Amino acid sequence: MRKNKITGLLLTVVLVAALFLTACSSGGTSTKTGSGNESSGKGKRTLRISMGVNEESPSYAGAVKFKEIVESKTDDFNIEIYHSSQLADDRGAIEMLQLGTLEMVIPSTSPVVNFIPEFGVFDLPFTITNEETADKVLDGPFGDKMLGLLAAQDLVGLAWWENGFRNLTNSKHPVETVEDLKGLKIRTMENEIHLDLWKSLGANPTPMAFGELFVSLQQGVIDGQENPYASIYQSKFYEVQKYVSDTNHVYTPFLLLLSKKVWDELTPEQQVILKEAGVEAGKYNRQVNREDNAESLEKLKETLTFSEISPEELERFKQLAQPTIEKYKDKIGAGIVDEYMKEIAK
Ligand code: TK8
Repeated sequence: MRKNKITGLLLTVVLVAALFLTACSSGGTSTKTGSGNESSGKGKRTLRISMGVNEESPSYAGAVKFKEIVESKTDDFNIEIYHSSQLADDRGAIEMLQLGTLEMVIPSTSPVVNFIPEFGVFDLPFTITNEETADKVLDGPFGDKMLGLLAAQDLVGLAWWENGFRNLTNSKHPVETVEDLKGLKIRTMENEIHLDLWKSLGANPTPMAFGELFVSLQQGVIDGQENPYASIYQSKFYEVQKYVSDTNHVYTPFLLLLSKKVWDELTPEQQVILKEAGVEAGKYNRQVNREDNAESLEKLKETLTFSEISPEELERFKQLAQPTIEKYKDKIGAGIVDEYMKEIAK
């Protein structure tokens, strides 16, 4: 009788201990810095990376690189990559990061403006016009300052990656002049600066998450969209579009974001590993993106009619876009807009 009781008690203790250990490993709150237990995966924290673009994208290639770098330096993380908005679209994913229900996302800066108005600098049309300027602005003190603003929204900006220079496609007719845009139903990102830009150019813009874009183009709900060539090609928009124009109206950075809730639970060593890997993978991402963009334009020309916007016509685009810049200066913050413009002019 007594012996049975003791055995029972012992069993309970063992069970509770086992449950406790299981909870520790699946809860992923361990601060272990790498030795032991790796093979069984115990104590590893899973970092899921969400992205809207697909496996063909430079973002996916960058995320694979990030995973490789991190996993070569520590056994503390298990990195999982989710493409094609499988987990969420940019905006929804950002909200999940704030809540701590998702660890990482690679969003365009444009939806971030809904959380931090200052990020609108990057949506000001015709400001960053070449890759050298993009690198200069993002990799210098201005870029660091912008990353610093994310903490107030429970986000940690690990690094700048690249979406790129956006160009217009549509299914109706070649777009070579401002007049060609009249009434064209164009999907924009969920960003009011973009909406206003296309309105001021005479188009009929409508905001939509990237994940809904292909079907909307296919069904003719909208006539056109704008994205970098690599993204247009890799997302197979050429199957549902007929014309492409080199509008190059704006440069969109991608951000590598981490939930601040997660970040705050990491050791300083782990934080350094993630930060450095993010920056390193970002360099790779930009390189792949630039190669893909050049190649993608050539491939797009095989199925789409390509139109160049003449320098004179581009001036008209810019003039019509100017009021949008003026309009948003105060909303974004006049100080930060000036800083951004100065950085570009340097
Ligand atoms: C991907 C988006 C996308 C962006 C857009 O999640 O929405 O058009 O250019 O690539 O960030």
